[in-house]
Amino acid sequence: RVPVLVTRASFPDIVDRLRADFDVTGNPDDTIWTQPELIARLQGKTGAMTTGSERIDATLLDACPQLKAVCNIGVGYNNIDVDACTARGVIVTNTPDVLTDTTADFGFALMMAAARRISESEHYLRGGSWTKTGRYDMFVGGDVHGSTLGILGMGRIGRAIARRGAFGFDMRVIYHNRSQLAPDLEESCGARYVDKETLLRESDHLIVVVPYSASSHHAIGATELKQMKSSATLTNIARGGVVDDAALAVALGEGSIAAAGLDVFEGEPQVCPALLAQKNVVLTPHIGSASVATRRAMASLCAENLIAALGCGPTPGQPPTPVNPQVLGLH
Ligand code: 8YV
Repeated sequence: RVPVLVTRASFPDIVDRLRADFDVTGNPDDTIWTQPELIARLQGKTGAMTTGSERIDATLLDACPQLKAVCNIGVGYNNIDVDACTARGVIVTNTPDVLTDTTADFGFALMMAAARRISESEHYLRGGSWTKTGRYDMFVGGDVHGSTLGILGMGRIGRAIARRGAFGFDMRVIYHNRSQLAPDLEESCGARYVDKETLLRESDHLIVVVPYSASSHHAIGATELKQMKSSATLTNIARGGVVDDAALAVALGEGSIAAAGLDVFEGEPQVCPALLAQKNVVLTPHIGSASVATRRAMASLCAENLIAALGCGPTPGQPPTPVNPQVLGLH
């Protein structure tokens, strides 16, 4: 039987579905493996079901020459060197679409929490300060409804956030992206294309949803933060590294923006200590897609990809959501 590795704990029934076709090695304790541990466990395996936290690079691929498929639970796959996989004939798949609305909901929630100072005020209440120092005008924040929502990156999740802002909260929605959307798509999400400077200057609430790549590294850094309104919020649900976390901590401390909401971090699960020291930032541990239904749909789609990529199931050789379809048919 074909040996596969499931790198993190997953839904038991979905792992059982894999067991019908494969010899599955799992990680029931959900241990975060070091890179050498990951490589040791992948050696001899034909397929892998990964999450965003494993690094699949050329060194690993060379140490695991039997590997034919890397199926990632997640729409982003910057943890995987896709070119190195393609060069070795390794199929890479991801899980688009099934997480779009859940992640957009979360981005919106984080933005609202930052704007309305929800975390900060909860800490105050839990710390017992309300009874001692409560004032009528404490924790006044910025309005969300009727304000200008800026979106950097206008893929599926960006468009879902835009719809929430334009049609649910009466927001003026502007966006910047590598390319402008077709007019009908712009209209369907109520958003208008602007250059990056305008986006930074005019947004009351800026949400970053651009995939991580060398060209999006520190797309929001010290210079960009200075261009934003001092009343603005910044929310990052994309990837750590798209925002310069150290520069953001400085901007939050100096009040050059009002607040931030972050679900992803450079070097996560480590978080920049200067950020942890700021009160006006809502911090969550990369849970944007974490609703039960969506995490199940992601794991299920990932399993379908792995089954098909390794020549089993109803569509052998045709995984539903390949990242490098040029590799299909090579095995
Ligand atoms: C996942 C994500 O939780 O889809 C993505 O790109 O960042 C998250 O939805 C992450 O990939 C871990 O599987």
